[in-house]
Amino acid sequence: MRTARAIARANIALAKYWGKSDDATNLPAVPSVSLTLDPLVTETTVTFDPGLDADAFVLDGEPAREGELARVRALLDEVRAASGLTDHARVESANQFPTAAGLASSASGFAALAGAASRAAGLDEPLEVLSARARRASASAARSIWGGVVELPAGEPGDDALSARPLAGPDHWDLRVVVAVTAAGRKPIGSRAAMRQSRTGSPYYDAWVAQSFESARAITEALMERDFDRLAPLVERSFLAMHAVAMTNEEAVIYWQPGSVAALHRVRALRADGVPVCATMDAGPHVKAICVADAADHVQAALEETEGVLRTLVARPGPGLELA
Ligand code: 2P0
Repeated sequence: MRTARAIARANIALAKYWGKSDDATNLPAVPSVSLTLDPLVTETTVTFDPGLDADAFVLDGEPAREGELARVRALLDEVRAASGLTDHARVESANQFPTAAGLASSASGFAALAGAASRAAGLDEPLEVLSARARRASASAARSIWGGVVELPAGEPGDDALSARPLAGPDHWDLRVVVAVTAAGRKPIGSRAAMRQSRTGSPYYDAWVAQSFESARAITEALMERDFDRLAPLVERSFLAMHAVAMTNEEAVIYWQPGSVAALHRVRALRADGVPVCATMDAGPHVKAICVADAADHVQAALEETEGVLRTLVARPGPGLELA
């Protein structure tokens, strides 16, 4: 038996990924820029075992659903092809944060899986290779391979090796992300299906893609210069544009709940009062308020008392993939 363990963290995109240039190879149509977040950790152990007659995937102590297992199997198949190993594997993954926290566990999960599977198979692959493999499983996972500020460029069909790249370490800027949880339960539609509907159904999809390059460039520049006043409206515009294309496809994917809108207005009111804070949202109802560290207590208290906010948690920039 060959076994290895890896730890990876969730990330929050400031410049959003939404839409693919190729479904089969999971290539993003737009560049995205993220912060890798502590303490939102997933720990994954992979064991290649000649005694198994099929791959098995246990997530938080429960056998995973077939759709999740299929994505895990596809990644394991890549690792078997790269290593020459033919054994099936047992994958055990645990999120050390509530999956209902509003921060996708697929990014940390597939990043940790990419690391653990490679190491368990005896491969010694560079992080770029692990990032590209994580990206083929779930594009946002490519970014969780690195800590701090990370960019995943857009890809064109054929860019099979497209990977994310680190722009600055976790210590670059002492930011905080205050997550305002605004609804319980599963979201109505997953991001993969919703972004496909956006591409085929929203009249604004091409405009979204066209503006994304300048948006990601400006967000990167503001991050590198630690210029919060410049960053804040750019971050809000990126997620609002993403949600605009989601809302305007034929199915009208509306992730927002009353608490989301209340939290967004609260964040903007705080900023109008001089607090360095801005908001972003992913494919779900929760609002993530990004602020400088000094403002985190104030922002958290304000969101805690906002109607429709069920609870909050605070995250900070963290490191990338850790192999054990
Ligand atoms: C992001 N999201 O940049 C964006 C913002 C959701 C909203 O990346 O289809 O799970 O597996 O490549 O990575 C969520 O999409 O999608 C995501 P797939 P993924 O964080």
